[in-house]
Amino acid sequence: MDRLDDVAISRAIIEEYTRDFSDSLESDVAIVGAGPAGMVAGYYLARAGRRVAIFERRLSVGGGMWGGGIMFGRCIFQEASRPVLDEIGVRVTRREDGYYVTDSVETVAVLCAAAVKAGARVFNSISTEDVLIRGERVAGIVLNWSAVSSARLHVDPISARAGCVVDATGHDAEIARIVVRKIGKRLRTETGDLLGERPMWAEVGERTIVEHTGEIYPGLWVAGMAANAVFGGPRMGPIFGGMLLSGRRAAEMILAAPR
Ligand code: 48H
Repeated sequence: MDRLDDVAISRAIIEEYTRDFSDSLESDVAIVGAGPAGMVAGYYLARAGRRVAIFERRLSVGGGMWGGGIMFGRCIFQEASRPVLDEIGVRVTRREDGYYVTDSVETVAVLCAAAVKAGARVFNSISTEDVLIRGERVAGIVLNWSAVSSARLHVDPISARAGCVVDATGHDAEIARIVVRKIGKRLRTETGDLLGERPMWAEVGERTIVEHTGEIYPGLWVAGMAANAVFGGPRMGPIFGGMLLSGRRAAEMILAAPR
């Protein structure tokens, strides 16, 4: 029987975690939000050799994917997103009407495993509450334990520097919102402000989510639902192909951008 030392177990957790956390305070890409868009972006960027850190506020990764539609745990995808599912290794069922269906729990688990195996580091229970701006560029993010804000503790955060930041925070587009609040309406939209999400329209929302993916301020990129919130695209309900395609698009654009 192995002898298990309680303190050695504790020390192993602290040492291993703080080493990885400390390493990730300087990355090529910091992604805020481990929903489908953030995890897919992280997968492609890490696979291409970039140092990627994904910071997720909740204990669980997966964002809005777990519940499929109305908590029926199935996610719907269209043909265009099939190659991403196949590459990442999510099992799909093709229906006669042409839609693809996945198990939502399997989809979250496999997306996360793919991102982590590709080399992305995922830190859960950490909220991004501010950005670093140096000159005219987002140069990193400001982090705190999520428990600090939920317990309303007055505890100062820490900083993480990154070559670029991806806002993959979903409907609220939190990082874009922080930038506008801190430095004014200077996003690359018609007004410089967030234009706000429009009512449900799957056909249009799934197209615009990819078109709206991109750099919205120097060093700050937007992917997933946050892209339609920034540029005024509609929501699309429980079809998730656009989130995968937006995450992949963000990665492709970042990889093609000058560093
Ligand atoms: C750390 C944060 C912070 C923060 C938020 O909501 P998500 O799943 O986002 P996407 O864009 O990957 O996917 C959207 C999809 O789930 C969805 O909602 C759809 C398709 N809706 C259509 C419709 O009509 O309703 O994930 C975002 C993640 C979440 O896990 C948040 O907890 C996290 O980001 N997050 N993490 N710091 N400040 N804000």
